Amino acid sequence: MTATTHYRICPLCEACCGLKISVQDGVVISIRGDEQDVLSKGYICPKAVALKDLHDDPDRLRTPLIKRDGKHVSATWTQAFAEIERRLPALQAQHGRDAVAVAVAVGNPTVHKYGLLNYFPRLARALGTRNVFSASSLDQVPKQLACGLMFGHWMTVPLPDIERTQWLLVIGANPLVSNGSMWTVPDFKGKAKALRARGGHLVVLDPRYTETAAVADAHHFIRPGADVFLLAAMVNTLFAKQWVRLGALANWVVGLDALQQSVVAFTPDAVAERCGVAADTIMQLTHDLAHTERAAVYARIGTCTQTFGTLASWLVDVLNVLTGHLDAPGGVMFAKAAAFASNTQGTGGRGRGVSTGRHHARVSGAPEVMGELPMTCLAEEIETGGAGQIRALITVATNPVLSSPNGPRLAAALQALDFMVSVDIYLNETTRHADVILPGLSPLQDDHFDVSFAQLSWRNHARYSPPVLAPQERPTEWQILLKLTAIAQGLGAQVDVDALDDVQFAQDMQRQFGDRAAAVLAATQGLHGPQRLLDVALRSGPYGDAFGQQPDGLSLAKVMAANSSGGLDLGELQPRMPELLRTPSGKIELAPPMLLADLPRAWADLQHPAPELVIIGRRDVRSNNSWMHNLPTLAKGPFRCTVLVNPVDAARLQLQHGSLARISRGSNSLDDVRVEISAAMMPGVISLPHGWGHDLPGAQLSVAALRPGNNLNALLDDSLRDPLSGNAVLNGVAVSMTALG
Ligand SMILES: Nc1nc2c(c(=O)[nH]1)N[C@H]1C(S)=C(S)[C@@H](COP(=O)(O)OP(=O)(O)OC[C@H]3O[C@@H](n4cnc5c(=O)[nH]c(N)nc54)[C@H](O)[C@@H]3O)O[C@H]1N2
Ligand SMILES: Nc1nc2c(c(=O)[nH]1)N[C@H]1C(S)=C(S)[C@@H](COP(=O)(O)OP(=O)(O)OC[C@H]3O[C@@H](n4cnc5c(=O)[nH]c(N)nc54)[C@H](O)[C@@H]3O)O[C@H]1N2
Ligand code: SF4
Ligand SMILES: [Mo]
Repeated sequence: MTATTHYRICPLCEACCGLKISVQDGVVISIRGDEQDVLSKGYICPKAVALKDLHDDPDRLRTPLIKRDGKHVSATWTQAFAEIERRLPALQAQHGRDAVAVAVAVGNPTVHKYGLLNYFPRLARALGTRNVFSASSLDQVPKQLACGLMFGHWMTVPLPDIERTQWLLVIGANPLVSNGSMWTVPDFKGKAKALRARGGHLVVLDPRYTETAAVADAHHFIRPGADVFLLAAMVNTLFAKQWVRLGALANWVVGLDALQQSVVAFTPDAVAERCGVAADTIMQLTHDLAHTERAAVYARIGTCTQTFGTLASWLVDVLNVLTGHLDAPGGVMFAKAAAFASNTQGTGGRGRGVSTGRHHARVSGAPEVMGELPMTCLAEEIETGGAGQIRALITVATNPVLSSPNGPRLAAALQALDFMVSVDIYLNETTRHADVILPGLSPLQDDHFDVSFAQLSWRNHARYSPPVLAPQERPTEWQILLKLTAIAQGLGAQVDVDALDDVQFAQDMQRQFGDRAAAVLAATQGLHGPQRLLDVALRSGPYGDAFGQQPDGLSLAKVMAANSSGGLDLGELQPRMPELLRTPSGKIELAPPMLLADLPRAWADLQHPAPELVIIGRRDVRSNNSWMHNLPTLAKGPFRCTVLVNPVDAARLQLQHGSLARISRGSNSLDDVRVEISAAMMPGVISLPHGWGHDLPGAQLSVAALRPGNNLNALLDDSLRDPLSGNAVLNGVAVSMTALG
């Protein structure tokens, strides 16, 4: 048979690159970048090619597994759902209507799968549980909380206008390797090169001289966790030097005076030593930001996964606002997504804003944020007896035993559960604890639309991918979640999920469209599942055809038709003030009380010296969090789970390049960590990647197990959080290190 060409968005990271995939006789023969793709223009990274390995991986689960006498055995779908029906409702009944006894935890791949993203909330609602945990609290909640408080919605996140900016400051992010986060920006390297070629400047602040720093005009080390001090000093400097220039935003901000007061003490001189950044450098950075016509500040994981994550994230966008760069071409701007974006719905210019703490974690008292509790609370909520104890857990695409601090404690807690179900494609460090594992399809057998990343993209677009390979005769992930929902609702495992979906869809449309619901149902006939939700979202979205009222507008059919021609380009980012705002004041809130109230904690912390040695993470282009180490194309090559140590620290600690060391924190320690001496590290800072440690019994990851590496999160502390967002502290944690043998 001749080869066929298929166009598919890569689901592996936030860059969402367009792929061109050749298939012959049902076998993938090549995966390349799609030059026509309106967003990524042909760019890809090595992980995309590994989609073939993922599809072919013999360890990837194709049938459900049920644990019998401590061992996982293959089961049919009927057996798997029957087992769940036998055990889950009984637990719900035993522990009362409150149903907190059943918790759900959801991980990173969910955000790349619109079936999971659209149907997971139904499951959580059906369970009625407040115990919802996700990888967001190991990641970006601080940024979402800061943006929510300032602009009124969790997904209203400013994005550098990379093609028009002349000066970009990148703090605690390494887009050259990560390919961008909370900023969908494929080929950052090419865009950075173009920025410099037109005379612009790229500046990086990072405790490591990163791959991104290597393509920048300037790099400054900064002590981990000290970003809040440096950013506050930059804000202070803008006021002190009278460099504040609101530009077009002048009528759309509130809280300027309170903001100015709040940072008075944070002068460059007061913070320089603790940041490891000279006061002159802080002044110069502030000057350049304020005096460059088109300039932007962008910060990510390094500034989020620390105890002052929300404050740091807030101050980043305060800087963008005060220098007139927010919502301005060449500064930071906002996407306008074609579907599912809350900041395109309702009446523009005013809203309810965001709030936190509607309920609290039972043991630690940590507040709910975005309806979730911190992942770092999960173990103690399982371990601690009494009313409200978690007895059962459903995980969806998450591997917290490796990805969340104090993984070994969590593993022990999972083992003690009465019942655990995992919707996951591997038997890995986390799912080995599950009583039932339900595997979804390979990404190549599933269709795709980016719900979240279109809201975070450097350019507006609408792209949809049909399945590349014929789906198998087994449930898709949205059907799996809907079946679990039905079981949780007491409808039984026999329920026809497609019929249930029709009923729920009709109810949703009635709520959303009232009188017009019947017309919407008629217009979407023949569609079902997430596809049908997507059609509604596109047609009722800001570019939509309004079900025929705007004949030139978008529908799923139109977006589908553009699949083989690179998708639909919806143009460069446009100013959106004030229509975008959803704050109660209808303004940009520069001084949210919750944030001002947290600044004294930062000031108090500034009075303490930095620890002698701290650890940070690191990402590698051939790795993706914890779950792609089993793919041969990515696993080959040099061993990547090494600890980077500055030569000065290595000499002091008597560490040799290539030798083994122990890294300790309290009673936790990692043994036999391979040392790599590197001048790229700031003195006093070591770096070890996360997501490794594939030597745990009961997992089925034959390639990963050959070079398991060490689990950074076995060292980290699950009691360390940003108190506002509940985000875990994953960087800048104090450790000690000794040479072994
Ligand atoms: N120390 C430290 N820890 C970190 C970080 C750090 O920088 N340092 N980073 C954090 C960040 S940013 C994140 S997002 C989290 C990620 O944390 P998690 O989301 O918990 O972890 P992942 O490693 O992404 O694991 C993904 C899981 O989904 C499964 N999976 C993969 N594809 C699919 C699919 O298509 N369907 C289903 N159902 N399952 C699938 C995999 O088998 C795996 O079990 O890790 C965090 N942990
Ligand atoms: N290849 C690859 N790509 C990925 C992933 C992956 O695992 N591998 N994971 C994906 C996920 S889930 C996410 S969330 C994104 C993350 O995307 P990025 O935010 O770009 O993530 P990192 O590469 O971890 O970059 C964080 C940087 O912060 C620095 N840093 C650490 N602590 C501090 C600090 O206290 N202050 C400052 N200023 N810097 C600090 C680190 O040295 C590092 O260079 O990447 C995504 N893309
Ligand atoms: S950068 Fe991300 S989206 Fe693009 S090909 Fe690589 S893994 Fe896929
Ligand atoms: Mo992440």
